[in-house]
Amino acid sequence: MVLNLLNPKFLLLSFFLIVVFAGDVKAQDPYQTYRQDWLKKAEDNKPKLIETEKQPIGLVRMEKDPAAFQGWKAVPADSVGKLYNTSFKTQNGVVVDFGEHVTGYLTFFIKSLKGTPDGPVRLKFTFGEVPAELSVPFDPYKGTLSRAWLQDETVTVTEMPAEVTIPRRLSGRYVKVELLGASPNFDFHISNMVFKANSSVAFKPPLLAATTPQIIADIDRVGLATLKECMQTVYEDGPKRDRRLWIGDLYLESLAGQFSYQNNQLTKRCLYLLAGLSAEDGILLANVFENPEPHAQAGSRLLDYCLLYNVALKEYVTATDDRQTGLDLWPVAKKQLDIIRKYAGADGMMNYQKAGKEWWVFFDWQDGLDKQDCLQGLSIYTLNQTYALAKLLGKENEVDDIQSLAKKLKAAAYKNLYDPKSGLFVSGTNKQISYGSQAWMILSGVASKQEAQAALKALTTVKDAVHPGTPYMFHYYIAALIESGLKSEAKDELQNYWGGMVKKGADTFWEVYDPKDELKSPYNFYPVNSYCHAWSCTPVYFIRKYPEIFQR
Ligand code: RAM
Repeated sequence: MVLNLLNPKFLLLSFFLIVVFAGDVKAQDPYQTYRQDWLKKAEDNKPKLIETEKQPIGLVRMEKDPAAFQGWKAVPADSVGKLYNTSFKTQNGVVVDFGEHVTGYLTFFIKSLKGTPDGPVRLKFTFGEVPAELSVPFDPYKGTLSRAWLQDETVTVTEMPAEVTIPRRLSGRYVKVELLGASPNFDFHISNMVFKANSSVAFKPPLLAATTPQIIADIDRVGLATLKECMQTVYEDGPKRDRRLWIGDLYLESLAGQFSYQNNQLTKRCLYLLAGLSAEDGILLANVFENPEPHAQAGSRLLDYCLLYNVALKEYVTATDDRQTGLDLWPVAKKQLDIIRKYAGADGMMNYQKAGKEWWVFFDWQDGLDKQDCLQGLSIYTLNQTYALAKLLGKENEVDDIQSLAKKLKAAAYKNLYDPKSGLFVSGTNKQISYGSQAWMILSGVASKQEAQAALKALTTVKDAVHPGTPYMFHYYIAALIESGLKSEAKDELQNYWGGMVKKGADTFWEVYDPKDELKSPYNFYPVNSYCHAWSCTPVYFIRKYPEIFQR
């Protein structure tokens, strides 16, 4: 049979199919009618950046020292006046120290000292959060993230005198300036370096109790600096890198913020932004950018972060009583539960292998971490937290299956993952013992208080236990210690881990910190790690939420 494409019956059928199909595609977006409103609310709650001018405090010299963090330390070398008042040709490679971590724009002044400028001057500025960034060669670059994250900028000045502002927003404490090219016929100097530093923090957090041990006060100070630097017009994960909003970072930043800068409005903005930019199947995307237009990183599907969104929303509604936001975003929280439903087996065990194939299941950057327990625990935790959110919003009837699902997952976890002999939770086919597993089994309530205490105490004696690779995972470990009532252990561990960074000279806390491997990098090149990283600021939350543990 020859199909007559112009046959009116055929045309009508095609038209009908197109309408139905198009309608169907649109109907797949469950938030179609809300997205614009969510994005508008995100925009309405965008904070204004506050600009502060920072001047350098001196010049330093980077010295090799095997005892220093990553083998490099900054040694005071001279006053800034030395740079400002002498020929730059004699200062090649000078390092300027701003005395603290700053995020913003660098301006300097350049002027002839002798002779007529008869050709351009080319300078290279390298910014560093830690001394090694200014000392280790970047090339040939072996990292797995863009080489361009590294903050070396070339500036060519064609006329002088001139005031020059480097257009890229930069982040760090130290600035190295090198001379790449100049005419032999004139001399010049650089002066008036100013960093226009930005943050959206406007609030001075309350002082800690006078009884607070010095090391805890120092940890709090560095944690506050970390959070302040990451609080731009969203909660950035790191102002040097990745400079964007990630759900997991947002969750921890919002907790720390609640107890310090009281920045609930920024939390609100971020929650709306993530909702407005979620995928068309209603599932959240793990990270979003603000510019040039708000957009998500396409395809960034990170399972644990979708679930943590619900927890962050519940925490926000609890802290603020802002039920309206809770109700607006409730459909998003409800939708994320489908992820758990999809992987929960009839036996109550999450199919972590299948989930791992279909998603980025993260939890930590530690190599070799088996994520079965973490996923099982976070799923239970999320179900319970989402139910608590439903209760706050009067929506329990919309999720009436989740309490029993949580119970089922919990019972199965206890049956399959708890080893009564050792008193520890084991994960995966190799029965791995890790900090992450114990933490999530405890936070989810799978372990009783007694079992939790025993597991956490036994854990420190297990030789090959998988340790946290980042302050992010360490957060959940501290939370588990507190949850199980091991208060002095929580204090000791926080003091040792974050205090370790303070003792190694941290101005802000690092994205990755393994006390036994300072060069650890998930990106195959440690200078590209972020050394002011949002998820590391949470001692601020612990110290201020539990003064009875940490402030005495
Ligand atoms: C890295 C960043 C970010 C984190 C993700 C999972 O790219 O460190 O903070 O949330 O990983």
